[in-house]
Amino acid sequence: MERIYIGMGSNLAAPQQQLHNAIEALAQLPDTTLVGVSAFYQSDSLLPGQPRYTNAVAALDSNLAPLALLDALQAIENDQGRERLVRWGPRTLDLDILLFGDRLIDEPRLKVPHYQMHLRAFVLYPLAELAPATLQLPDKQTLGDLLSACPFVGLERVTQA
Ligand code: A4P
Ligand code: MG
Repeated sequence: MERIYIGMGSNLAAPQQQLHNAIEALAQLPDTTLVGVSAFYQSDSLLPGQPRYTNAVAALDSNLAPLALLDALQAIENDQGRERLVRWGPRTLDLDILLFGDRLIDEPRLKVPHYQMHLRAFVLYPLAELAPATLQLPDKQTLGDLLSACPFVGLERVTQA
C-alpha cells in the first residue's frame, strides 16, 4: 500500500456537490482505502474570466499502479461530465495525482509530483490538513518548506454544505 494524495477541483455545475460525488467515487476504488479528506477551499481561477474554484485534497492508501489509478480518476472525471475543450478550461471535476508515495514519476501521461503543486495555496493548505509538515517530497523538500514559500492568500475555507 502506498499513501497517495489527490487534488480535487471544480468550478462548474455545483462545485461542492461535484467534490462530494468525487469523494464517494474515490471511496469505491478497487484495492484502495480513502483515509481522509480536507476541508473545501474557494479561490479565484488562475486564469481570469472563469468561475471561482472549489478545491480539496483526499488521501488514499492504494495498491493500484500509478497509471491504473490515473485511468480510474479520468473515468470518475468523465462520469461527472468533464469536457476537455481547452487546457485549463472550466471543469466540472479535475482530479490530479499530487503525490504517490515517495515516487518520482515522469511518463508521458503522468508526472508526479504534480508540476505546479508547490505554487498553489489551494493544494498545499488542504494537503497540510492530511499530512505532517515533515512530509518529504522526492526532491527532499518538505511540505513545511513549500508552505513557508506559499502564503495563504486568496483562499477561503468553506463550511461544507
Ligand atoms: N497528467 C500528467 N500528470 C498528471 C497528474 N499528476 N495527475 C496528464 C493527473 N493528470 C496528470 O490533464 C491533462 C493531462 O495531464 C491528463 O490527460 C494526464 O494524462 P487534464 O485534467 O485533462 O487537463 P487540465 O487539468 O486542464 O490541465 P492541467 O495542466 O492538469 O491543469 P491543472 O494543473 O489541473 O490546472 N484555479 C483554482 N483556483 N483552482 C484550480 O483547481 N485548476 C486549474 C487547472 C487552473 N486554475 C485553477 C485550478
Ligand atoms: Mg488536471
